[in-house]
Formats: sequence, C-alpha cells, structure tokens
Amino acid sequence: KHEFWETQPVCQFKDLGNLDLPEGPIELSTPSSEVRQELYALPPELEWTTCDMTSEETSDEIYEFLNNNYVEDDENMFRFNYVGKDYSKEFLRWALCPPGYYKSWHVGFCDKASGKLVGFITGIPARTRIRGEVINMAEINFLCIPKELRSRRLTPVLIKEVVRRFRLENIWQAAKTAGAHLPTPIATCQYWHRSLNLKKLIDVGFFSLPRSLTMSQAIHLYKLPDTISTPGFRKMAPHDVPAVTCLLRDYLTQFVVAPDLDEDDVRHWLLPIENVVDTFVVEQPDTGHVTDFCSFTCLPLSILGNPDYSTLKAAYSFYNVSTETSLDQLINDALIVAKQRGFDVFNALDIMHNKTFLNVLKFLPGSGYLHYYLYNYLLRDRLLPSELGLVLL
Ligand code: EN5
Repeated sequence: KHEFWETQPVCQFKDLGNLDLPEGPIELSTPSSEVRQELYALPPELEWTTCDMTSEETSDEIYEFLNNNYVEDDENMFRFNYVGKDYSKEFLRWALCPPGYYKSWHVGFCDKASGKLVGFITGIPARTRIRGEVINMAEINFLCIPKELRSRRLTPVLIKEVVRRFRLENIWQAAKTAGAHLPTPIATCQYWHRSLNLKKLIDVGFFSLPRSLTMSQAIHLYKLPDTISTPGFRKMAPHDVPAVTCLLRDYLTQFVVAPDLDEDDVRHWLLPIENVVDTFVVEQPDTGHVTDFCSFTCLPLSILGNPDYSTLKAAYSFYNVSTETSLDQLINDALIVAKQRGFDVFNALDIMHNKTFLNVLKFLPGSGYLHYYLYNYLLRDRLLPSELGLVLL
C-alpha cells in the first residue's frame, strides 16, 4: 500500500509491538565514501537546485513557493503562510539556518524551461535524545510539491535525495512531522486552539459558535485580562541564555524523545526575533533568579477565498518550563502577551505537559492531527504525546 515507505528503513505497520525487534537503528551506517555520490534522477524537464537561504532572491522565491503550495487544513480554508505581506521574512531563515546547518540540505528542483521552483525539501542538523542515547539527526521539513505535480511520484525522489545528503555528512537518522498518516508514527498528537480574537475567528470560519452560546456569552468566555499576572515576567534577553539553557535541559530529561540543546542552540531558537519567536522569562523579584520561561513561534495562516481578511495571525506554543510559577499561570500570561501583540489564535499540541493547561485555559481540540516520525530508528511501541519533548516548526 505504501510502495515507497515499504522500501525504507522505517518501522513498518507489521513491526508494531513486535517484542523480538531490537530498538535502535534499522540500517547500520557505512563509510561516507560508500554513500551514493550522484544526484537521484529526475524527469527530464526538471533539475536539482540547492537553495541559498542567505540570498534575498532565493529566499523570496521559496517564501512565494511555500505560501502558494504548502500545507492546508482539512477543508482547504487556511494555508501556512511563512510571510504574509505584513510579516517579517526572517521565519524561514531562522528555521533553516540554525548553528551548524548545511546549505546542501536545502534542496529543491526547478522546471528547466521556466526556471521556476516546483519542489522543495529541507533538513537541519539536530542532536536528539531517544531514551538514554543522544544521536546526531536531521530534522526534515517543508516538503512541498505544487498540487498540479502531485501524484507524479516526485516525493520519493525528494526524500531519497535529502537522505543521501545527510548520509554524506555521516548522519543516519532523521525526525519529521506530518499531517499525513504514513508507516509508522512514533506518536500522534492533536492541535488545540485558544481563541484570542473570537469575532475574526468566526468571520473567517476558523471557529463556529456552539449553539449553546450567544456571541456575547462567547466573547465573555474567552475574555483575557489586559495585563499579565506574574511578577518578574519579562522578555528574554541575551544574558538569560545560560539560565534558560539549564532550565530547559533539566526539564527535557523526562521525555522519551527530546532535543539535546546547548547554549548556542538556545540562543538561536529562543532569543526573541520579531514576528518569528518570542520568549518570556520569570525573574524572581527578590532573588533575581530566572525560574520559569515560556515561548511561542509566529506563523500566520493565509485565509483562502475570504473577501475581508487575508491572514490569520497564529502563535504556536514552543518550549515552556515552570519551576516556581504554575504552568497554567505562565501560559495564561503568554496568552495575554500574544493577545496584546495582535495574535488571533494561540495554538498548542498536546505534547510535554501541555495537556495539564489546555482545558483549564479554554483551548479547544482542533481538526488537525500531527504525526511524529523517525527515519532509520525503531521504537517498538507508540509513545504518548506527553512522552514527546520535541517541537518541530
Ligand atoms: C510540518 N512539518 O489541519 C508539517 N490545522 O487543528 C505540518 N484547524 O487549524 C503538518 N477545517 O480546528 C501540519 N478550528 C498538519 C496540520 C495542518 C493544518 C491543520 C488545523 C489544526 C486547524 C482549525 C480550522 C479548521 C477549519 C475548518 C480548527 C476549530 C477549533 C477552534 C478554533 C478557535 C478556538 C477554539 C477552537
């Protein structure tokens, strides 16, 4: 049924729960001289390109390509939009150029005649801990082929090519997430949504009012205080990097799969960048210690075919750690600052400890699921969302 995935080193449906299989790599690594040196073959009208994300022109073309062709919801009403006309163009560069990134892992193919990009996939290096073992892995993302070219079996070629390129760097495992159900997710998570701007969410069809609620009751239900409630809650600054790294490393040890982040990674992934990522710490007023932090990424959605609105401003819960402030209160303050910054909706997955605040803070389960996958690493049993400590963009 899954012609391609049945040939790949991934956990197959028939392997699930088989106690005889050892957990760990499925295929052994080979010397990089034995890795295929040639590009995979494409149909004659297409050619490979390596995308230079530091070039303004190339990154403009990729934004345009993804904004026109990337992931939509189940009813094709919304599409991820990495650069609405009002937003910063920094998101993709931030997502694709972390410390130690490889330019060669930003892969596309073009139509030879028009020179236009018509296929894209990316990898970034990421140390990931699975149970007790830290592995150098690739995180695969932004796989995108325009609707007109789907069903031409180009996705397997893109995947094989990016796998070849991470193997050339002596990396043998990868992680990815997708809305599609493939062989075989290590976990399946659900998106939850917290309304910040109810009227707009209803107007654009993101949310329909339950029959039991009138509009004014609903507005009252989702009303948030104007100001945050945690003393010492402030934007993260460069000098917070060591303390935030300690809090996060310590917190992530409890999950089965989690990133292994050092100070350079935390500086890259968590220091605030306008319209890309925002992080707030709690600095105890009496001791000056940073005891908690919360963070979210900014990823607008294009609203397809609505005459009045073109984008929905969505914040996505990223990494949150609480040691002194309750997680409920910390995230409630995150909702308040997100609202102040003009976000329409705050999204979160049911991973890590998120389930403990979703209901309390009036998140509702969304229509979308997110499956987590590993490449060339077998985990015998499915994990619970709460056993995952990893957020991919
Ligand atoms: C990255 N490597 O389905 C791959 N979004 O629930 C990413 N639903 O926004 C793959 N259909 O439920 C991503 N509103 C896979 C997800 C793809 C996108 C997706 C879902 C997530 C979504 C919304 C809109 C549905 C519109 C009609 C939804 C109802 C919930 C309500 C919103 C407001 C506040 C209360 C709850």
